[in-house]
Amino acid sequence: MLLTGRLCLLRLHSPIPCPFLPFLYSRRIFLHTIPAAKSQLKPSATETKISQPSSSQFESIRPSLFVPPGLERDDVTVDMVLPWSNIVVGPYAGDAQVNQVEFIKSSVKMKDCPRDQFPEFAVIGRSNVGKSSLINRLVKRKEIALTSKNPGKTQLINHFLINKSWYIVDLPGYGFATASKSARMDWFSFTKGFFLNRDTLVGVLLLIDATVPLQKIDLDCANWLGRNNIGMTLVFTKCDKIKGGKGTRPDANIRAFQDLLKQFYKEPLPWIMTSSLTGLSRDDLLLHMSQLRNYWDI
Ligand SMILES: Nc1nc2c(ncn2[C@@H]2O[C@H](COP(=O)(O)OP(=O)(O)OP(=O)(O)O)[C@@H](O)[C@H]2O)c(=O)[nH]1
Ligand SMILES: [Mg+2]
Repeated sequence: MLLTGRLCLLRLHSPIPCPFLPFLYSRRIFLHTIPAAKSQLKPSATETKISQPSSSQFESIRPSLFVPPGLERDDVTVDMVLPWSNIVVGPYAGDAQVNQVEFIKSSVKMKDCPRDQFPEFAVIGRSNVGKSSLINRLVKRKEIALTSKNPGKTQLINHFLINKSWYIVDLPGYGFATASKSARMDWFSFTKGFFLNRDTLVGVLLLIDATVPLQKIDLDCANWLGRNNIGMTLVFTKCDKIKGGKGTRPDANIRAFQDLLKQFYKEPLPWIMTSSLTGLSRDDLLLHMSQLRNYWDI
């Protein structure tokens, strides 16, 4: 049963060309602008009203939405879409609270990882993208996962047990510029093994720094996961940072990434904008994870 659920879910992400309409960006990003750090981040009731698309506009958004299991795309209404994302909330969403978190262990190799069959989400991305910070924010603990300004802080596979029933896994970052070539190769051989053999993996949160221009290594990673039918959610980090004047803005980066990925996927990948500094999308990301987890658990 578990496996059937998982395979169906993963099939949603199979990499086949598809049309993609990024209209949702217009609604969520261009009308609201990227939020400033420590400001009120969720759109206010007035803003939501202003930005509510007309029914014809919503029809053009519809094809770019991530529709979870248990829902038909035609049945989605605008209020089912999570803010700052293309994610629709479906019937499997629920149980999104984090009541308890426990660091279980650090493992050097996959064979040392916990074997208790709880569903798990792997958090991956380039060094310094904010993986450990996001985990701390999700579980509302300041330093349960160790963070650092210097890339390469997380070196092991760290399992955090949530509510005694599912795991978040903090993995070492890739693309650490000053790491030796052999260390970088090791990262790939190690993680490939983890993703292909870990049968409790519900999905991957692929973190992408929204404040730096598109990185080939992130695209390569997304495509590798897609080719191997591993379900992923694109989590754009550091969306509190506005680069005024020159420099790349988060919205432009997110659009560029989506534009490139859309050629490879039959169905739109779920994406969400976050900030661990301000808590943007914390609850919504947990809700999304709950629907993936609950479906996997059928
Ligand atoms: N402004 C801002 N800074 C962030 C955010 N998330 C993380 N950072 C900062 O980015 C740096 C790296 O964060 P980490 O969470 O350690 O990154 P990581 O991906 O776990 O890094 P490695 O373990 O080295 O792979 C730290 O200085 C964080 O404070 C965010 O949402 N906004
Ligand atoms: Mg880390």
